[in-house]
Amino acid sequence: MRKKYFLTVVLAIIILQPASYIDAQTAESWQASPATVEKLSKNQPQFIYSEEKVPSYILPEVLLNSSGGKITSSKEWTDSRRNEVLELFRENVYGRVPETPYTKTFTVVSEDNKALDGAATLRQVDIKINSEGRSLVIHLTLFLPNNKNKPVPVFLLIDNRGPSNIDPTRQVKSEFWPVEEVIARGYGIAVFCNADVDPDNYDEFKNGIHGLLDRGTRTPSAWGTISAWAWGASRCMDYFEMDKNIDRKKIAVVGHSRGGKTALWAGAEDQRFSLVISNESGCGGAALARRRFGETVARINTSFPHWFCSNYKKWSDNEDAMPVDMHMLLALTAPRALYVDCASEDLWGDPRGSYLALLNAVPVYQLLKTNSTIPETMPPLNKQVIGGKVGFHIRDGVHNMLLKDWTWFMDFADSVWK
Ligand code: GTR
Repeated sequence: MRKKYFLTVVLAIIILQPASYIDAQTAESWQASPATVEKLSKNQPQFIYSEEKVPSYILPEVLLNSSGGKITSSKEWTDSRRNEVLELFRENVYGRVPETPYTKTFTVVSEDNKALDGAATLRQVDIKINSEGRSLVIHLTLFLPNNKNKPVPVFLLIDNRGPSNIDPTRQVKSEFWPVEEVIARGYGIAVFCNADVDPDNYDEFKNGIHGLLDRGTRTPSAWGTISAWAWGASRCMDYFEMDKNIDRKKIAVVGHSRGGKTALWAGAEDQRFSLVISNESGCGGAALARRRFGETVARINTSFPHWFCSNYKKWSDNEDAMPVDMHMLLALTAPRALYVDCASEDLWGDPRGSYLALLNAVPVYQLLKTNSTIPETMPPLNKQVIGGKVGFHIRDGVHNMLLKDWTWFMDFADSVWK
């Protein structure tokens, strides 16, 4: 009897030891590698790459309304404060969509129910937008898993990299849009090219959907290109709502970098998206602007003058005066699911500032009784955090969207959609 007890204890020690060792290793919160910080600071001394250089700042209160009153109930958030915050982002950051009337048609231009060796159905849909005799087409490509006897959830990627990464024939495969793996997990996956909606260059808003729907002189809060792309994601959502094979209550909008900024804004403007995924969206996306870490408002306004509304230029080198910061953008997704991720070497996109924005959006999730919470400190590298309706990871490596990231997105979707 005593011998058996002794053996059990010894066995328990052997089993427990490696586990606690692993815990001690992984418990370390992520820190930027000093070598990366040094290299980037040397290459671009005009930008902030180390925590010591981050200025002190005060974030605007997401749960105080414009007259200074505290928001204490989910009703007050949903009925008034949410709209105030949304309007602040329209007016100061992304711009407003014009009310110009238009019509739209959906045409299934091809269908292959034996795609991926029979594992999926490939459907290609032209979404045609018409206004006053002129038109524009958004080409939507959609794969749905076969052998499902009920409508399936879908991940919609806002593609900002062009056709080479999103080949519908699957001759060329890319981790950026991992169709085979998403289908294997039982989800649908769709994509449209942002350039179909609005080409990614500054031409004073003559081309793309701006050229089609803008009337008269543009105002300082007229929609920029990110807002146009987000609008395009909503037109894909319009199609999903009509496709009987799709579960319209479970649509995720996903984007990388400029596409990640767009995904966040699409989720803010269109509450039909039940999951919003921002991959390394950085400045003008998930990263807190007031930290001025890596890419700044001034820099993004110079390099990409067409992305935001022209009022956004007021906040170049003037972040503290901006009536919002990006935790408020993230809060606009609440109570729906929100996932933010970063890459360890992508300091230009400020991983810590993105985590802090998420952390500061959590009070809204809590007010809305979603039982969501995340730790105050960042998780270790390559370790996913899921706290109810919010999730986060920081992956090792450079600015990109990889299968590793998608695997965590799907794990999060499994958790929030089950
Ligand atoms: C970077 C830019 C970022 C980001 C990215 C991308 O150069 O500074 O804001 O959007 O490009 O879209 O790849």
